[in-house]
Amino acid sequence: TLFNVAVVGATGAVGEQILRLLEQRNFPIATIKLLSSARSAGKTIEFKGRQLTVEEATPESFRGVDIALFSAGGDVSKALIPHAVEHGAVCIDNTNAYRMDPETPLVVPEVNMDKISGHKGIIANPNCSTIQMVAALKPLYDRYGISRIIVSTYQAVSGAGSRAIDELQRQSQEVLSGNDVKPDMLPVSSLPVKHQIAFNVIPQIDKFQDNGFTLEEMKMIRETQKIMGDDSIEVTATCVRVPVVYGHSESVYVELKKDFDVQEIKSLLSDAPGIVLVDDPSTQQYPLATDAAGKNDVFVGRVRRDLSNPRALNMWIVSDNLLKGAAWNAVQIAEYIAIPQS
Ligand code: 11C
Repeated sequence: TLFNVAVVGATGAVGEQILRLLEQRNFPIATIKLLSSARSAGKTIEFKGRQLTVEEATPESFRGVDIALFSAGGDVSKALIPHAVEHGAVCIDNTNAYRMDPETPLVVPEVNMDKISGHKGIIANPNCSTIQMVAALKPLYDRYGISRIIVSTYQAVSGAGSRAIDELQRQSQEVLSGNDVKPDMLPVSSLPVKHQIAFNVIPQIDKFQDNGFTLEEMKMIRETQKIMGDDSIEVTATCVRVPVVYGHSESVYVELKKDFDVQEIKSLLSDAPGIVLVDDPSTQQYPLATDAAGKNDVFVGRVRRDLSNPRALNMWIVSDNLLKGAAWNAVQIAEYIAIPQS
């Protein structure tokens, strides 16, 4: 069977990767529609050797569409997904709009693929920093149970979109040439105060909530519990932006419910789908954002028993935030819908 596919946000950092993966995976496409805001409509994008024109996304764009992949921001998803569902499209949403909706499955295929079949027209793709963490922790959860997670992230600027990549490059040049740095969009483009990201570290991703955590931190907490299907897992997170272009890194402390052997943990991780263990202190091998960039896998290293709690582990988890953290996870879900037995 071939599918009529729509990609909403086709000109964005994630949309671009979705198109590349659909090409690379030879996704069974009958027709493909590239959609965007009015601002980007009219641009052309090459897909499988053909130049396609990007059209403005409207409620009527979804007539006849079977699978729609959304990554144009939460407001666009909220406005258009109900129409797409009405027209019979299955929507895979990369934004925060429907993630915590009890009717909507929140899916990382390596963790809870079985939830896809229960969808009512929408399947939510989790936040990038959550996806790579739960993918790496799932094999440990299944074998030992998890009581608590403490995570600190080191997140790439591409998580905030292509404008943030430009901002890091521009600011880096400004600093190196001794000019004044004029921060323009980070940490949050819609807030009045901006901070320098070049040669700096910003402990804020997304807006602050009333409890003192940022929205990014709250996403990691809530989404982890929903994806794992276990609200008893205690999670705390500190999310930080670093001057890296592609690839989020995470320092994770995880308390397990049973005694474990570190070698057994390493072999569980090596055998897990989508996980690559890179862990050899004797040769200084550990995951690096620069190595993870452009790859679909989640890389894990620095695996070691905690010294203060023998039932806890420390580890370092790195993945390309635009791929497993967004486009690849969404395309994996789309493949499952297209070829459910896979
Ligand atoms: C970042 N994690 O790195 C964010 C980007 O909810 O899908 C993804 C936001 C989301 O800025």
